[in-house]
Amino acid sequence: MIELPFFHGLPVGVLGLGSSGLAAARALQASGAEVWAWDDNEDARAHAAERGIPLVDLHRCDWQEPTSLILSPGIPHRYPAPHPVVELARDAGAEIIGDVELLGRAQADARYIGITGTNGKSTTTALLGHMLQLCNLDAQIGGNIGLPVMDLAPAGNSGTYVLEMSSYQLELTFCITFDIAVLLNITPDHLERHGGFDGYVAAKKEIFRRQTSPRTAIVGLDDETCRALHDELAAAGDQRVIGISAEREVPGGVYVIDGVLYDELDGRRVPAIDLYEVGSLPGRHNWQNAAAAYAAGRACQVDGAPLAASIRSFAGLPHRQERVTAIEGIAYVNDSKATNPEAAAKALASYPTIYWIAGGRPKDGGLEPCLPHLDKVAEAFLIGEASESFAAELEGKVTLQRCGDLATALAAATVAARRDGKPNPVVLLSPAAASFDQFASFEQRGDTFRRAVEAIPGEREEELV
Ligand code: UMA
Repeated sequence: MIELPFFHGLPVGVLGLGSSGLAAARALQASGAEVWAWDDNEDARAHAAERGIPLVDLHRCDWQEPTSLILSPGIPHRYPAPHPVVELARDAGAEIIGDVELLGRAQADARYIGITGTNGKSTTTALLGHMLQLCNLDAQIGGNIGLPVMDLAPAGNSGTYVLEMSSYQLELTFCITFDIAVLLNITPDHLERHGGFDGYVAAKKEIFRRQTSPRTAIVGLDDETCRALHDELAAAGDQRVIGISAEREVPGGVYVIDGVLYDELDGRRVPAIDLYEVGSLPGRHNWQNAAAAYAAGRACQVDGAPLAASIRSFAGLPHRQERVTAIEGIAYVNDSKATNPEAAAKALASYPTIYWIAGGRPKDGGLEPCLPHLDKVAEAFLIGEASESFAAELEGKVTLQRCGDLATALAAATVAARRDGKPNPVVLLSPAAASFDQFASFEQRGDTFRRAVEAIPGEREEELV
């Protein structure tokens, strides 16, 4: 837990008692602050009260007293409209900050690596944390990846925080100048919270705020918006700027061509690792994540060889193209986190022969992004509320079965893959839909898939080693 001595004896508002707000309230309380915690949801309040967090209705309190409001990232403070408590606090002159700002103030001497982007930031954060730890650096990961930063350990002046930063968190963080700032990619997302695309890009750009050399900006070059930002930073010349790509050569940068990661940071092109040999990082989008993590590791002054070696043992993140096992030569991949067709399309692009389990509660817009990859789908197995709408889009394009639930779909996909005997078959759960029709969360859906795979009889890859 992080100590916050500068709030000792002072009243501090905490709005939102989800994972990050609860951790902030606990850290403030342990540091002797007078915590005024609130959540608009009654169950969240009850949950906090059971853990001894003092509740104060922040809609009705005297805002002349607290000087700070610690706001959970999911609560709007600007767009589409500021939360009423934010308006009260702001009108009374209180600062509105997030938990990462608290970390920055409490651990001012640590090294900070920030990772943002629309997609891939959790994988890049986890991968980089893993690489630095294996290379004997004192590194901790946290932030949007699901580990509230107030629960991290103090880093002092010898430790490194590798933080996944959402656009929401960047807008509530002011004191940190990232030693290494990574921007992977930008496509439209969360636009209602940022007043449109320009606001979203502006929030992401905050990751480079105040950076001067030798601080480093690492920028993905595979989308137009990030390419323009890269050129803008390079032209301004304030910090060191490293371009990364999974599509093209980048003079002086880090890039992946046909799966091989090249390091050109010292001016000559050095092949570092063949990512086809890393089962936990399939697909071009993961090549970009690997290039970013490798470049950040090099910016920490670690040599290329140990960094490359550490990539090999990365296990991947649960529910994101997570390879569960292979049975009788058929790989089983849990991509339950793919709750929309854009995410499922990335998984479909990653394997040659796919027995695709899809469905759940559909989102607006249909399966459009998945359609260009259907040539890789040997057969589709549809589940949940999306079965009919997905069937209507897929019929005539791929062979499909309506299976109802996940267990039936998994059994049918296994039978089909064994029957066909095609090379390198993958049974892929990548639903392209939310889980809530049949499960409490995407995590529960993925855990159910994993357990069901574990029960399939047959010779497993671990038995073959
Ligand atoms: N709440 C109110 N009033 C409101 C709205 C919400 O009181 O008007 C309360 C809710 O009842 C709830 C709490 O605020 O109890 C939720 O706060 P939160 O949404 O900020 O959630 P946390 O549990 O604190 O999780 C946050 C991040 N959530 C968001 O940014 C939405 C988590 O990222 C992050 O892992 C966690 O902090 C730890 O740092 C999740 C996320 O969805 C994964 N992020 C978005 C994304 O990746 O796209 C940005």
